Amino acid sequence: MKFKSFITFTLPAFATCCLLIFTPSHAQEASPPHDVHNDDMINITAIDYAFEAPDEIPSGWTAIEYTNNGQEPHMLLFHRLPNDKTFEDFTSEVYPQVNDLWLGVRDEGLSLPEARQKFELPEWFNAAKQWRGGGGIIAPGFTSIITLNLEPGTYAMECYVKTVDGELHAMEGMIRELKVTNHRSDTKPPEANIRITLTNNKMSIDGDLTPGKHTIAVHHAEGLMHNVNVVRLEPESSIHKVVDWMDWLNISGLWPPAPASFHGGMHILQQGETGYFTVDLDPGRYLFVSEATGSLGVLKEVTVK
Ligand SMILES: [Cu+2]
Repeated sequence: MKFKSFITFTLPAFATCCLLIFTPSHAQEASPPHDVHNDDMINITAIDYAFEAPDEIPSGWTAIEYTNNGQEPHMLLFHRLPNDKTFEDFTSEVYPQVNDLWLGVRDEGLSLPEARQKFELPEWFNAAKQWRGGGGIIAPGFTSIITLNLEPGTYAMECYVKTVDGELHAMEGMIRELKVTNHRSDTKPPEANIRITLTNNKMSIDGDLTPGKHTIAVHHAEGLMHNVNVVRLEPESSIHKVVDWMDWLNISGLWPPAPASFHGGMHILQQGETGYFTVDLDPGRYLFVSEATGSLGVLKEVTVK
């Protein structure tokens, strides 16, 4: 299914990240551990270019097995839409503006300041608390378990990585409606052994990143639009190039080839919220980096010994 008339957009997240301040929501405490491999596990699979996913899921804490079965890196971002808006409103009123902005950069040579100045989203979208987490960028063949606390409502999920031809994946079909019902899941948040705290100029990581599997809690503690992506660095990898590549408004941003391998993460949460993801680390050098705010210092280089 293609939505040729619109575009994706988290981008707006980046374009407006310095302007938006979220209202803090109540902090969420981690509850007793649980086996995430249970009957309540939701499966969302990314392919080139679509999400294979249920049409509706229960509300409350939800564990999602997020797998990339495609040939290109993908991400998974959840937007919760205002109660009086539909998925069609999102694809007809928000996406076209995002795509136009990107095409302005790609085809008309707009500079970043020009693009951002030109970029306007509908008032209703800017006013909503729309970003509700999801999975970071993940390479083909990788899986991560994402655990989020989702309130009932209509959601859009999307990926705005670009194709080799420079089209946003969402425009090629990676945008999909998801209903979160009033029925509450019995799932509890997992017990994390690593905790990441995101503030406007820093990423703090508490815990021992040893080789093997980890469950990582990500807490969004301060205003801007932070997320976490786990990037495996090779000896020749440049941190500067990785951070640059993650800015979708850069002409080469999120446009393959990627400068390093992405192993998942946690997409943009609301301030005050916590989400969880799993990652399996081999010995080596990694960069934990926020897409829109990595350039402000929200990143951390880690060596797994
Ligand atoms: Cu994608």
